[in-house]
Amino acid sequence: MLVYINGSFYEKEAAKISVFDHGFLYGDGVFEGIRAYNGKVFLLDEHIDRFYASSQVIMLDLILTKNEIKKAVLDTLRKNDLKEGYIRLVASRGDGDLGLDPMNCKKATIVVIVDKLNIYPKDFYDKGMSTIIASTRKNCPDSISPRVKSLNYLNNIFAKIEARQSNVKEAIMLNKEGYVCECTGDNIFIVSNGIIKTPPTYLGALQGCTRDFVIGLAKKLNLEISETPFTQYELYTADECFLTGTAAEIIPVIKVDDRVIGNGVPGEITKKIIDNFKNHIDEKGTEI
Ligand code: PXG
Repeated sequence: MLVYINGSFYEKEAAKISVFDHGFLYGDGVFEGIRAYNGKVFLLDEHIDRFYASSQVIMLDLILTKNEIKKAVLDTLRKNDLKEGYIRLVASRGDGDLGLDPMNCKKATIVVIVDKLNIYPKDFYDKGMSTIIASTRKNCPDSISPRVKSLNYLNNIFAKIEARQSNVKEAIMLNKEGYVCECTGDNIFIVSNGIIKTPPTYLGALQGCTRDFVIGLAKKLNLEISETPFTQYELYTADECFLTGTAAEIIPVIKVDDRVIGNGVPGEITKKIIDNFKNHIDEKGTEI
């Protein structure tokens, strides 16, 4: 496996960055998780746009243009002869001294790793999965906005630990005011009285590429969908619930905190979206 670091390729064992990199010292950096299907990278422009937006917010100069980053991603897939899989694009502040000041870091470190995908068990897709609401709340958007896909994932990692402690794979997170935001690595949707709802990103959720794709897909299918705040109560009493993410795609949720959602099986609208998702992936693919 070859890893891209700042324009060169290294074998996995030799792919190393400095301990003085502020990505390591402070979690100072941003990343993207992207996916390739059947020789095409899904939603590549959308991921690169978000990568740039995250960098803009943390004032990280990526040095490379969007097209150059795109080429780095595609070149890494080509070098590894991969037609399917997961792509991790990372930019950190780069080497500096032990102080916090990012201005002492001369140049960003850009890394592209490609690998096989780590997905949920197939049973979850067929029968639905159980989740919990974590007690860890989302970061406050006016400190670090959860819209920034930063290398600081401790907030989500705490919630992931809670999920593991409850023997489930994913946890739902609320913001400080108690509104449902998203999960540790997936966005959330509910269906109530035939209307699909997902939280607006300003509440404290990543603007997921899969989320936006699903919103577009629902509109194409003439389903009613809106970005609307909702609470734990509306989640517990929803008719259907599903999660979206690059790795997960679309996964039905049938239980939250031991409350059965709807009929306890993947809902009709959820199934309609899942059935149509695969058919539309190819339209948003960039040839490797
Ligand atoms: N919310 C958060 C907090 C995420 O990290 C998503 C939603 C879904 O967004 P996309 O663009 O993928 O539809 C993510 C992204 C993992 C893993 O190993 C998952 C993500 C990121 C990093 C690791 O499960 N999901």
